[in-house]
Amino acid sequence: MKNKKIVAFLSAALLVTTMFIGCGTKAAPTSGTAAPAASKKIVIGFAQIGAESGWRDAETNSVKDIPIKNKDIELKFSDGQQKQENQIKAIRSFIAQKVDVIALAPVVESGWDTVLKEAKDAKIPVVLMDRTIKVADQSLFTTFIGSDFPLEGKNAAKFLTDKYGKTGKVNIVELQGTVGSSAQVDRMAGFKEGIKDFPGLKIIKSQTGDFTRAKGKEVMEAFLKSDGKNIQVLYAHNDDMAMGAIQAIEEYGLKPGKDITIVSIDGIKDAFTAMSQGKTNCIVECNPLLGPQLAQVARDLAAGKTVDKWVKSSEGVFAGAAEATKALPSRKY
Ligand code: GYE
Repeated sequence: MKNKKIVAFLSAALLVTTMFIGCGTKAAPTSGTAAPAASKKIVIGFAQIGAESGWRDAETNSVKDIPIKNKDIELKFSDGQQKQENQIKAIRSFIAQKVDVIALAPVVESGWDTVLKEAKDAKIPVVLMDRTIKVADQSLFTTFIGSDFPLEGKNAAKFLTDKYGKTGKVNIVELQGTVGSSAQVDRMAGFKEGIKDFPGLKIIKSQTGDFTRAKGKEVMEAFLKSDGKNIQVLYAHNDDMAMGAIQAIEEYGLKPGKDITIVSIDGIKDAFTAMSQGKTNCIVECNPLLGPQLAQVARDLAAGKTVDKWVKSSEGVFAGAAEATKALPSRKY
């Protein structure tokens, strides 16, 4: 009886042990066939200024195209609505989200040191889009992708000095871009420099139109009210303000492009259409289609390559109805 009990106990123990061994064998992984980790996308956070002009919309679309055309890149987009504080908030949120690259189109030149130092401390490279900044430490940004604003101003002036020469007596009104933006500061300075040896060319009024059509129209109305028929030239820091001004000039009863010569910067389709109709005279191109360059820079940075401090756009100058008509079909923005 006692022996029977011992045998039964040993059999049960053996069975349990076997079960455990069996279970253990089944549960253990037999080979290393885990799926490979999905390759990580490069994440760009873009702090855009807003939507003040046709140029800006074209740039936004070009950047939003990046993740559609480049499957290895993801984009986080923020619209700053013209406010630096919104852009600073966006940058801080991109830092918190640990993006790989921060792209910033800075609404104004100054006031970026603190937040860009935070990005630097987080080891996130900052790429400036289309406008430059003033910082004491140039290492706070990695590169600037955009145009040569002083040159654009000079090219606008050159069109006028070629047209009027040294003997002409010409009153110029100027519509400035957003005050404190590098586009405004440098287009103003480049233009001044370009006309300085032509004493007949005088800027009689200069005011901001905030880079918008509505404000360009409003300010041009005020210029016409005070100086009316004494204005020979309008220099606008962007096409949208020139488009608004054209309306103001027509409503005032003058012919834009004839009674008042107009030169502006950007190269949006509307400006080419107006020039093909003789309503404006010269367009200095500024390229907003910066998405492909940003994608390339982001990829280079992710690969540990060094990038140029300035990725320059190449741009032209267009003058007259015939050139506008010829260029119109191929304009992309
Ligand atoms: O010329 C203007 C826009 O920063 C280059 O900003 C850009 C300027 C552009 O709103 O139309």
